[in-house]
Amino acid sequence: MNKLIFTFLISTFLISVSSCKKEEEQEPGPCETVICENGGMCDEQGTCNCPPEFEGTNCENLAKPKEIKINKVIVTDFQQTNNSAEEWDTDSGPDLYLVFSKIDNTLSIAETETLSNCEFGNEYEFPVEWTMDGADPVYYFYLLDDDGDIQSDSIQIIGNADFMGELMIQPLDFRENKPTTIELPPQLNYGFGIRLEVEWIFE
Ligand SMILES: [Ca+2]
Ligand SMILES: [Ca+2]
Repeated sequence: MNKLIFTFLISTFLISVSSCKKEEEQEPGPCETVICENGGMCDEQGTCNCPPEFEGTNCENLAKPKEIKINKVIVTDFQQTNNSAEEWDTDSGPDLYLVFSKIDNTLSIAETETLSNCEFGNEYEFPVEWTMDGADPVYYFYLLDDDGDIQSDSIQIIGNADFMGELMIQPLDFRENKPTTIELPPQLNYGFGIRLEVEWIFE
């Protein structure tokens, strides 16, 4: 009888020792060794949930925006004459409008209203509702002088308009700082400059 009790006590002791030992060896929490960068939060699976602007295992990479909305384009600079040193219009300033395009000038995706008889040296504002898709690497802007039905001056490239230059933008170049104003100076000798007012949309 005593032997039985003794065995019982011993095994109880061993069980409690082994369960105590088990407690000490318990795995650390799933987030103990996980570092989420850039404001990411570790969840109970040990996975980083990243803010929409970041991606990657530890939120270490910049994410592509869903889209970049352009609300306004300001023409900050344009050429006074064409490459042959001729005025855009013979008797008045150029009648400016912008074309916004995803690929080369074969596809126009949007254009602005025309501002008549613009003066060299001034800035001109065009309110727009244009969107650049975060998945598309390149967009183009073209500046034109609307000649209506008049086809007497300069080179006619798009309809009845003088082609005043082009600008390219790679929107993802700006994704680190996500500026709400993007300045694009003239990229060619024969070109124009613009300032964009934009919104970055991530979700
Ligand atoms: Ca003209
Ligand atoms: Ca004019």
